[in-house]
Amino acid sequence: MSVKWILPLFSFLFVLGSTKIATSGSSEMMTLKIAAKNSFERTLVSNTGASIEFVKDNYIIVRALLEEKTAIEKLGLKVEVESSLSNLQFPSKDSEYHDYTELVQKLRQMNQKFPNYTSLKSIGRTIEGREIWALVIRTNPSTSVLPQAVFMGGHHAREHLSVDTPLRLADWVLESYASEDARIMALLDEREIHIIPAVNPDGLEFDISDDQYKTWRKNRRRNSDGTYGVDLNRNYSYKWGTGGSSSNPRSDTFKGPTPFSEPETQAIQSYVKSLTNAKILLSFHTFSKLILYPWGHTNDRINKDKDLQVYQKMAEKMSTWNDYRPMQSSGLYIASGDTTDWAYGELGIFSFTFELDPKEQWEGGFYPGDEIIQSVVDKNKEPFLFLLDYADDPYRVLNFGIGR
Ligand code: 0X9
Ligand code: CA
Ligand code: ZN
Repeated sequence: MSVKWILPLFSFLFVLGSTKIATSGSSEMMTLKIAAKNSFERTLVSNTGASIEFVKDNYIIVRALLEEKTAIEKLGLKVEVESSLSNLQFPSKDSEYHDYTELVQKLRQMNQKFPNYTSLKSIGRTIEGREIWALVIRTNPSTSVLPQAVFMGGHHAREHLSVDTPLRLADWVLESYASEDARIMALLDEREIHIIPAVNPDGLEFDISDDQYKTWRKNRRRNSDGTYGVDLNRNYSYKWGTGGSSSNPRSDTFKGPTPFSEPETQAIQSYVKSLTNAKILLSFHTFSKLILYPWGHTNDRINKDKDLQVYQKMAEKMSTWNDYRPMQSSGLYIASGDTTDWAYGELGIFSFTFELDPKEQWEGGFYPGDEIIQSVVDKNKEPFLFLLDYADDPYRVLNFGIGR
C-alpha cells in the first residue's frame, strides 16, 4: 500500500542522483577476459573482488573495477579488456518477464484463485521500502506440521529468469493440483512450499528502469562512500568475508559492512529461521546451467560424509532432468556469504544454487529473452518435484539406487 507513495518520493530522489550512478556504474566497471584455467586461479581472481560472469575451460569473463583489474594483473594472469561485452543492449521485447508491479499482481491473482491452497505473506521490506513476498502453497487444511521446502530467486538484480522460474513453477503446481493431477495432489498434500521469487526487488526495478538493462547485480543500499549496493549473495553470515567477496563498496561483490547488514538478507534470515521443519532450500540464479551445493567458501568438502553423499546423489539425479552440471560451489570459484552456505552451515538445511540457462554469454547471458522462460521452467519441473519429495527426509535418497 504505502509503496504507492514511497515510490514517487524515491524516484524524485533518483532523478537528482541517477546521472551520477548511471555513469559511474558503466564507466568504472569493465568487462575482462582473463586466462584463468582452474578453480584455484578463478578463486585468486574472485578474491580481488571482481565478479565472475562465466567460466570456460581456459578463461573467465569478469566485471571489475580498475583496482580489481590491477590486482588481477599482479597475479600474473593475462587480462584482456572486452569492450564488445560492456555495451550489452537488449531490445525491450521481454514483456513476459515480471517487473515488480506485475510480480505482485501475479502473486495476488494466484492467491485469489487458490485461497484455500495459498497464502501470501510479506516477509519484510527492502531498503527502498518494497515488500518482499513469500507465496506459501499448502493444500492440506490440517494444522499438522508438514515438511517444508523453500525456493527463492532474484538475489541478483539482472537475473530476471531466476524470478520468473520459481513464479511459473508455483503457478504450474497449483494449476496441476486444481486439475487433479494425481501425482501432484499426493505430493502437495504432504508438503508446504515457500516461494520467494524476488529477494531483491529494488535491484530488479533498477535494472529495467529507463527502458534499458543496466546489468545491475546488487541491492540498492546507498553505501557510506556514496556508491550503491551490497551483493546480497555475499551478505549472509556463515564464514562471511572469508574469501571471494569484496570490502570495497563500489565492487560488484561488496559483502556489506557486517553480516546481514541488509534488510533483504535479514528478511530471508528471519523467515527461514521461523520455519520449524524446512529441510530443503533452492536459490535460483543465472546463468551457466549448474547445480551447486556447499561449500562455497572453501574448497574443503563438507565433512559429514553422509551429507555429502546426499548432496551428490541429489545433484546428480536432478542433472538427469535439466542437464545442468552438478558440482561443489567452490569448484566454480570460492565465494563466502552466500545463501546456501548459510542455510546448510547454520541451519542444516540441504541447500542448492541453480545457475539457470543459458550456458553461454553468446546465448544471451543474463538477458536470454523471454522466449526461453517456458523451456527453462519445463526442464526444472522434475528437479522441483524431486526436492519437494525428499523434503521429508533428504537422507532417504541414500536408500535407493538412483543416479545415472
Ligand atoms: O557468485 C554468485 O553469487 C553466484 N553466481 S552468479 O553468477 N549468479 O552471481 C554463484 C554462487 C555460488 N556460490 C559460491 N561459489 N560460493
Ligand atoms: Ca514485463
Ligand atoms: Zn546470481
